[in-house]
Amino acid sequence: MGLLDDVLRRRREEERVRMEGRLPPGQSLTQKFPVLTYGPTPAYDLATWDLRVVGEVERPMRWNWAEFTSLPTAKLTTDIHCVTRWSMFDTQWEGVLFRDFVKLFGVKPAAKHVIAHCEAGYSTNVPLDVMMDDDVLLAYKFGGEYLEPDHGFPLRTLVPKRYFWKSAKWLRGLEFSTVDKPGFWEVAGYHNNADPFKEERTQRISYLW
Ligand SMILES: Nc1nc2c(c(=O)[nH]1)N[C@H]1C(S)=C(S)[C@@H](COP(=O)(O)O)O[C@H]1N2
Ligand SMILES: [Mo]
Repeated sequence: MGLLDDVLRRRREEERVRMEGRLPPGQSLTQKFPVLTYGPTPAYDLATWDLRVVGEVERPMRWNWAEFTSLPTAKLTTDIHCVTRWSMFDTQWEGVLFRDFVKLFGVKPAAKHVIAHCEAGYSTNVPLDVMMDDDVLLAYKFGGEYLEPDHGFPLRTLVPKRYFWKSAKWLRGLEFSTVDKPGFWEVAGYHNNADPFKEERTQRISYLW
């Protein structure tokens, strides 16, 4: 039969994976990949695109598109969790493994935070030790294809262990910092740490004063 059966089947499936510890509290499963962007999708031009690393690094560096896409890549399959309560399982990504990427320029010991800077002023902050996990990518392929523009082409970060707003689309710069710098949504009251399994969605903003 119809709709009700589907709804009940999905409920049971969600309950089963929640029991397995895979679906974080307050999340529902989605099959299709939603687009969540503040503002319009920025235009891109691969001829002028670059990625820069700045701050507490041994050698500040810059890559153009040809240089960046000639770096060795890794593929991984992971679950993602958006604070708007959808989770998607088994998403497939390809990109440069962050922990390998940093070897190209060297991170100074004083660096404790990584701030991703994007087209149009979006930013987000993640502790360096979280970025160094073996599941963090600078990703440009999804499901075997180049990212759709809406999903962050040319390049985005992928930080699966945090709510998905910490995975920065249209990445242009990575700042390594001794001090934390809350980003676009963090300043607006979203949780600085954003662990889906602890349901760290929002918090009182205390770092401003
Ligand atoms: N530059 C930029 N990155 C961003 C956003 C954004 O608005 N701008 N939205 C964030 C939010 S809130 C989410 S949930 C994910 C959504 O990624 P998707 O549109 O590929 O699903 O991107 C994150 N990265
Ligand atoms: Mo989001």
